[in-house]
Amino acid sequence: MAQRSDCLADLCWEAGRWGWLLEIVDSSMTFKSGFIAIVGRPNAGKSTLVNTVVGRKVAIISPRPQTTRNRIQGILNWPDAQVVLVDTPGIHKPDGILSHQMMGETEQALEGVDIVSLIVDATAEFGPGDRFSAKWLRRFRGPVFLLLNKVDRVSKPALLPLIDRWRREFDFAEIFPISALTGAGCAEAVKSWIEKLPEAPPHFPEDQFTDQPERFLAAELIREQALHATREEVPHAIAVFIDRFQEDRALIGITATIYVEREGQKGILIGKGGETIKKIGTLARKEIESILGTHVFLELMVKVRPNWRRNRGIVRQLDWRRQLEQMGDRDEFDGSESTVEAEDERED
Ligand SMILES: Nc1nc2c(ncn2[C@@H]2O[C@H](COP(=O)(O)OP(=O)(O)OP(=O)(O)O)[C@@H](O)[C@H]2O)c(=O)[nH]1
Ligand SMILES: [Mg+2]
Repeated sequence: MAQRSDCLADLCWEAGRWGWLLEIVDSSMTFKSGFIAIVGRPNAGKSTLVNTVVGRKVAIISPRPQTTRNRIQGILNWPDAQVVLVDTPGIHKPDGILSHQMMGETEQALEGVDIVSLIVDATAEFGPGDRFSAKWLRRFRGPVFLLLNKVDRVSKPALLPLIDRWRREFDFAEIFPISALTGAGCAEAVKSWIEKLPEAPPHFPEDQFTDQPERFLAAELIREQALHATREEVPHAIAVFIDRFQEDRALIGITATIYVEREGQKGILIGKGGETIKKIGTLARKEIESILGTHVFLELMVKVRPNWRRNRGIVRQLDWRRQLEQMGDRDEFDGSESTVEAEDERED
């Protein structure tokens, strides 16, 4: 997706929010570009880091684990470098169709990248999941960075034993304490990435900040608001599909369906007198408008698809690359049939 010149994020950029990079990139060097996979346990702060470094919202964030379900690229464009960050679903032991697909996405993210960065939550004790991550990382042959995240909530002395613990587990090329939330330490990590990237021309046009098409970013932004509005098992049961995404000169018309697995979950999403779904719609519309820099007319529906997470056909549809392939020659979905309904006929 290319940036729109009048969006809010541009104003932040121009205001020098990311001015720190100016100081760290040596203007005499030749152009460098490459891919950095951001991997780590669920909830470690991968998506937050990608958004902070790119300086725009590319990936959705929530306090609940397993928010990210697909690989998403966020692109940092700089006069002498282009850094492509690959956000991934959290590293976990898969136990179902959806979680297998998510781990598959994370595994694919290691293919063809120049550097892998493992981001860990420094407020959490080192545990079996971390040992699993370290072992899992050994499949990657290039440099691996360790980013100890959330240091805004950890005292410096507490970091040293954690660094030692990780060093015993894996031979990291570099280690940085960072706060993806505040940006602390991120400049140093970015500088070190750029130093290790190959000299190469940019992989994307310089006005592009993500590989994710607008319609799928919109679906994610709707899901983010639905996650924020619900608790316990409901967030995990939510999937959002765009039925219609119609661009006019001054307006984008979007019709989307939020799928859940049970009638009770549908009731929670709709809320008393439709209050909750109305709030989700308003907040998502405002967010999409600010990111895409255009007015949006958003229409939401909520439908029940019992146990969709165990339905291979529907789970596959969560992969926006696959959806794009299936759109094939059609310029636009016509909106008469949702992607989920279409794929359901091919259910395994
Ligand atoms: N205090 C603090 N919180 C953070 C930091 N980075 C991320 N968080 C919070 O951690 C939670 C998870 O962040 P995400 O960026 O969604 O984590 P993730 O690793 O992408 O999670 P999954 O997509 O579920 O694997 C959110 O509530 C963030 O606000 C940080 O540096 N400091
Ligand atoms: Mg994430």
